[in-house]
Amino acid sequence: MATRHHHSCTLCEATCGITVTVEGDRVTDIRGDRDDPFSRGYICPKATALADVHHDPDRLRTPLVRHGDEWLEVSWPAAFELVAGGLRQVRERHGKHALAVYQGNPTAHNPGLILYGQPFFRALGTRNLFSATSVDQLPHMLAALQLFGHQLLMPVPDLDRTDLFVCLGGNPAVSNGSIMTAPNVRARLRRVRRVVVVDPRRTETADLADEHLFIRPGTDALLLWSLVSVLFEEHLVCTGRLTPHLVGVDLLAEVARGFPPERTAPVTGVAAERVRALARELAQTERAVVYGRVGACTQEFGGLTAWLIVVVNALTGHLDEPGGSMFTTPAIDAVPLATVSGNRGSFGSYRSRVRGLPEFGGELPVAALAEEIETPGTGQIRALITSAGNPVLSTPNGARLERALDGLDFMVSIDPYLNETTRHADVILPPTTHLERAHYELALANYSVRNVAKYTPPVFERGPGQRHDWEIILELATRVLGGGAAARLLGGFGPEPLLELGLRAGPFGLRKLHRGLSLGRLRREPHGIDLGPLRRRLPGRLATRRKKINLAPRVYLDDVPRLRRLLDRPPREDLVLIGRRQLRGNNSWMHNYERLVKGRDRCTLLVNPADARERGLADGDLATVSSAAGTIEVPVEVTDAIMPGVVSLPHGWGHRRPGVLLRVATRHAGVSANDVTDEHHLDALTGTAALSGVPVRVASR
Ligand SMILES: Nc1nc2c(c(=O)[nH]1)N[C@H]1C(S)=C(S)[C@@H](COP(=O)(O)OP(=O)(O)OC[C@H]3O[C@@H](n4cnc5c(=O)[nH]c(N)nc54)[C@H](O)[C@@H]3O)O[C@H]1N2
Ligand SMILES: Nc1nc2c(c(=O)[nH]1)N[C@H]1C(S)=C(S)[C@@H](COP(=O)(O)OP(=O)(O)OC[C@H]3O[C@@H](n4cnc5c(=O)[nH]c(N)nc54)[C@H](O)[C@@H]3O)O[C@H]1N2
Ligand code: SF4
Ligand SMILES: [Mo]
Repeated sequence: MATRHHHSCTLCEATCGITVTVEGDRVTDIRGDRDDPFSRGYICPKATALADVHHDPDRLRTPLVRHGDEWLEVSWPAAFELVAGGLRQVRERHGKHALAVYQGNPTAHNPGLILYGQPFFRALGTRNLFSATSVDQLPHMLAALQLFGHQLLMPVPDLDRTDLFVCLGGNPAVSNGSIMTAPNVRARLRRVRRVVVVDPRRTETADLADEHLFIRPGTDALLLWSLVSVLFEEHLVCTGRLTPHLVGVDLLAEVARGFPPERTAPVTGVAAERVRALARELAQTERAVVYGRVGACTQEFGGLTAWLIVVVNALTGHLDEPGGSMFTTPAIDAVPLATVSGNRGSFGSYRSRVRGLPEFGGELPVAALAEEIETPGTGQIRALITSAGNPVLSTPNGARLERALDGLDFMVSIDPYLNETTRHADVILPPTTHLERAHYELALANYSVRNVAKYTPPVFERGPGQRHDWEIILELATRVLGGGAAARLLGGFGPEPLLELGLRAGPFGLRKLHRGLSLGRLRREPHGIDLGPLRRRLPGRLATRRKKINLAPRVYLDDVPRLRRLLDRPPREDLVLIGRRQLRGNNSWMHNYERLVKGRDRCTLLVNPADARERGLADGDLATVSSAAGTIEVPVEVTDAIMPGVVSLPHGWGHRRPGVLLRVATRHAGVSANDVTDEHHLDALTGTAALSGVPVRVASR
């Protein structure tokens, strides 16, 4: 007999509602939940692959322990014993900083990992915490900390009510939106009166847009300064309601004078007249917003770029205004919860041992991970925990990291796959996956274009031989920190009681509002609840002293001279590499499902026709791509959708490594872009990897 279950797709940030049909122990159908008030039946091709994740014969269901080149299945108690012993031994011999942790992207989609993993890893007391943040949104978080006083206070575009959406370094038509939770973002974008995309590639989003401007990678901060300079020069600055709360506006005016559009255009490639027109348009459109995402962050000036995006929104009167850049009102509000647990955010409170890269939010930039493992001395990393991450494919110079991993004394991976990273572990602890656990959108509801709340129970109850991520963490904490400490830190009852507390303490928890939002209420409304459009939240939501926003913090002003030098940098002879995401993929880990990888090879290098001609390359040819970090070979796709001087390669491929158990993915292996990205190519301010704008040489093979 078939049963139907309402759930959420937890693969990307869009959080689409799904309806899953199950017969016996098989998923027979997954479709969009038309009664989900937020996603209204929309799904992308990845949602149906949740069935493949669930049934994948390659997915691990029992802990694995390495014996030389062999893997043995062992019981959970035996695996835990080994892991606790391995971690404790390294800590006793070499001190707490000898333990390192890398947390990957699926953490954000997994309430159990957020609520249990974060506190446990922090309680280990090591400085060597790493995560995907430093190859992703770190610059946005730093801007939130500097300007609004809390690293989680990132504003989101009020997409459904804006009339002008300027998109810098994001491709929501494919990524389905990021730090902008918006199911069916394509339909939402189509309803916006005017969309302008600024991107070195004419992307799928650009195809939906009214205007596309090519920009040289890594030069967005120059463009943004020029917008600011025009705003001041033409007296277009209008800070509106927030004026009494803003500090530093005069300083901005002064610095901006050094960046008129005529001066930056030759470097950015965006014509001065277009910049002037865009500044006027932003100032004169009542509901407008500038939005930036990964391409704006993971580049040489990511820190300045993320800051200046907020500055432009503030100076044009679009911060905290409908249709502009707004703050959410999430049912479980992460901001006070993180503040209570002492995690408002921090920057530069210590530095990495080898290269002196700055700490952010209690973590170090992952670009430093390999050298911290390889370099002897006090504080050298000897043991590593990876949790929901695949840094060998997702961090710069993954090939070097891969070699470094073999030098560890001990490594454990909490991951459902034996993949490019986990194959280096001594023990792999496989958690349940997406359909086997309950879900509440703890992280991403904080960045949603409407306020929504939804709780879904698991589609499948986990088997007796399986463990949820949070159960794995709880057991590790008990064995490594001791039972008392683990119980105080984590409690032993799983995410639900914590969700209930969060809902009750949250802005809708009071009985008079939405009849008192509780877990019980959410259980009775399995499609989710709409809590309305974004509302003005400032100054109340500010976590800064005296509720002021300093628009010109010193950390950023001190980085401006570095940007100024970019104006005089001689033009490169090399090409520069940027990345791209693909609809039927999810970073490194969804290439093992036939329905997502079938068809032509997608791991190709996009080359502009002029650059191809110069190098004697034709469509379909194999090219070598070399950088300071390494060399790869990849088929070429010649297209004028990429600007001259730039080439594009998707990341997350490169599965043909010995010993991985990904039978489908290894047949569609591709190459890893991060075998040529460079761990020394960074945003010097924040330590965020500059995965975009990497100088490369491309030649016909
Ligand atoms: N060149 C280049 N590199 C990039 C990027 C780029 O644009 N270009 N983008 C960067 C960005 S934005 C990100 S976020 C990172 C992502 O980097 P990572 O987070 O390191 O990589 P993912 O590919 O997301 O790997 C997810 C891992 O988690 C496992 N997993 C999946 N679900 C679960 C779960 O529920 N529990 C547990 N325990 N494990 C699970 C998968 O098997 C996989 O091993 O990559 C970054 N790297
Ligand atoms: N289908 C799919 N969806 C995903 C993911 C996935 O792997 N697949 N990953 C998820 C994750 S972890 C994240 S973080 C989000 C990311 O979400 P997005 O940021 O929307 O995704 P990207 O496609 O990486 O978009 C980055 C864009 O920046 C451009 N770019 C590169 N360098 C520069 C530059 O210097 N300046 C400017 N202006 N543009 C530049 C690139 O050409 C690209 O179009 O997507 C999420 N959603
Ligand atoms: S856009 Fe696709 S992958 Fe993202 S939540 Fe929706 S269905 Fe899942
Ligand atoms: Mo990401």
